[in-house]
Amino acid sequence: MEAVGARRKIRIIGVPSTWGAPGPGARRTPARLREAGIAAWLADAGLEVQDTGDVAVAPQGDDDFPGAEQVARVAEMARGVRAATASALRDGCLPLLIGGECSLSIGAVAALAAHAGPVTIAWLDAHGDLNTPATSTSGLLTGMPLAIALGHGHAELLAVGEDTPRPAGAATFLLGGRDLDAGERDNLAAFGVRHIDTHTTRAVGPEEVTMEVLGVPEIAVMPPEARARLAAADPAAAAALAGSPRPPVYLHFDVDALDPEHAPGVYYPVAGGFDPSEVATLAGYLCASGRVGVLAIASADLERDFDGRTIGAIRDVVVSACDALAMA
Ligand SMILES: [Mn+2]
Repeated sequence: MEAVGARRKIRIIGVPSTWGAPGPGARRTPARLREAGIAAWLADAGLEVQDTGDVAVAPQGDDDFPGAEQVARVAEMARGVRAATASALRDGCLPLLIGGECSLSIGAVAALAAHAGPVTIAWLDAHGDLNTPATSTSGLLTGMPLAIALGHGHAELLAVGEDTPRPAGAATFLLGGRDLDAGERDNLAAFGVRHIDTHTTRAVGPEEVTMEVLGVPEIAVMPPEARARLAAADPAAAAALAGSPRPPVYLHFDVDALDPEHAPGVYYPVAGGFDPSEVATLAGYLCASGRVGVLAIASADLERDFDGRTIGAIRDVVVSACDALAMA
């Protein structure tokens, strides 16, 4: 039990790796977000902020397209991410990973599952990240990490989390996907991943999507004051809520989930994405549940962010998530 008035602790962990990616830009994103003041955004939300610097990553030349060694390098990075994430969780901090490309999730999901049991995954991304070596046309690992989380892919990458429980497909949610390869569509169905696209999200609303992801009735996503009032009025409902399983959530924000109009600074922009306010609302609702165990921001290439728009959009999402975390 935390002391009354204790502030929730959050720890920034930079992952300047683009070993799985199609270009060097995202490797500079941790530094760019720190310069932009990410620590102050978190502190202003009322969180106690730590920053333990960057996970060690093997140097990669700017002109090198990831080659044959990418699997070994990504595995090494993912082991580093797992160790740093585990250490934050042990210290009672919520890890905020800033990438780097989406493969950082390999270590993050493993650490959270080892710490708290099988996870629910909320994966915001224009892409599926569901390729395997058998279905990928490019071979790039940045298109594979969600498949790896579910136990499909290069043995060396699966080994990073092989001692931890894998998430169920039914507890894995792709949110805002709109550019999936044919092989990824087959994998999505075969792995049982749930897909809620931007159109559906708009049609049903963020509350409904949140309840779907959390697998809980409405009461569980109420703000704490409303929950307390209901608990006083209906102790049976409150008891049922307390008894329902509350698996930890890995919240993955690939910045290309946003529409390129708002976030041009990504590797593969895809039209038809979310507005920043939509992702901010969704991230806020998920974080208000108190179940988000790790937050990750990945695959932003701010070299392509010419007017600060992408950073502004990331800020909107981070601030909304952290406001909710501070109150959860
Ligand atoms: Mn991605």
